[in-house]
Amino acid sequence: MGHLLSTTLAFFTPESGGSSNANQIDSLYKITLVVALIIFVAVEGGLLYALIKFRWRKGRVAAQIRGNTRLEVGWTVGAAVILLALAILTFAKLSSIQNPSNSSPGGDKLASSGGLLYASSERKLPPDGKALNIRVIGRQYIWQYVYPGSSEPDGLGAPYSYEEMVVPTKTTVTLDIVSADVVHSWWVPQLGGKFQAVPGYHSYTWFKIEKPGIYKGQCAILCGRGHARMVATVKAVPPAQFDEWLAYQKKLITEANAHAKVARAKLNAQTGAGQVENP
Ligand SMILES: [Cu+2]
Repeated sequence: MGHLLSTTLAFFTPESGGSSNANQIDSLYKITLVVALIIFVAVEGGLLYALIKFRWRKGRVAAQIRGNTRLEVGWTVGAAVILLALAILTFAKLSSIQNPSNSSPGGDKLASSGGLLYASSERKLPPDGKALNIRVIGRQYIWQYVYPGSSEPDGLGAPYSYEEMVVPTKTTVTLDIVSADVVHSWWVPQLGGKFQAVPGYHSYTWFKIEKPGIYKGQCAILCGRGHARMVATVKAVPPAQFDEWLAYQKKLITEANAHAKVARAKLNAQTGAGQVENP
C-alpha cells in the first residue's frame, strides 16, 4: 500500500533524486497533492452520499434550506487554514531550494577557486562561498558549458563542452545561464527547476550531486526548428575523474589556440599584419 501510494504520487510529481533542491521541490508537490487528494475524496464522497441518500422517491418533498452560517464560516475558515499551512510550508522550504548548500566533504577543490566571482541577490553562493561555477550558454540548437580555468586575462581559452556537462560529485555547482540568440530553457528535472536563458540576462541555479550518474534534460521552451534536438546531459563523476577530464579539455583548447596562433602569423605574413581582422 505504501509502495503503491508512493508510485502513484511519483507519477504526478516532478522527477527528483539528483540534487537536494529537486528533492525539496518534489516533497512540496507530494504534500500538496496529498492534501488535495484528501479534500477531493471528502468532497466527492459527500456529494455521492447526498446523491444516493437523498435521491428522489415517491412522496418525498425536498427540504428548503436557506443558508447555514456556521457551515459557511466553517468551510471558509477551513480552506483559509489549509492555504495558510501550505504557504508557510512552502516558504519554510524555499530557502533550501533556492540557496545552494555547501559542498560535501571530498568535493572538488576547483569549487574554491571557481566560485569566487561575486554574489548578488540573484546569484546565490553556498554559506562558505565556495562553488564550481559553470556558464551555461543556450544557442540554437545546442547547450554549451564554459568552465572556470581560463589561462588568458580576457577569459578566453576557458575549457568548455557541448551538450554533455561533466561535473564532479559532492560538489556544489552553480550555473550562470545565458543565451547567445533566442530564449531557451534549461531543465534537467532530476536536478531541480526550469530556468530560462534570455538574451541579455543572467539566470542562476545550482545543484549538488552526491553519486556518480547521468541526468537527462531538454531545452524546455520552443526555440526554433531544431528545438527537439536541443538535449542536455549532466554526467556526474568523482572529483578526481572530473579534474582529469577538465585538464584534458584545457589541453585540447590550449593546443588548438596555439595552432590558430601559428596559422594567424602565417596569414599575417602573407597578407600583411592587420589584414586578418577576425581570425
Ligand atoms: Cu528549445
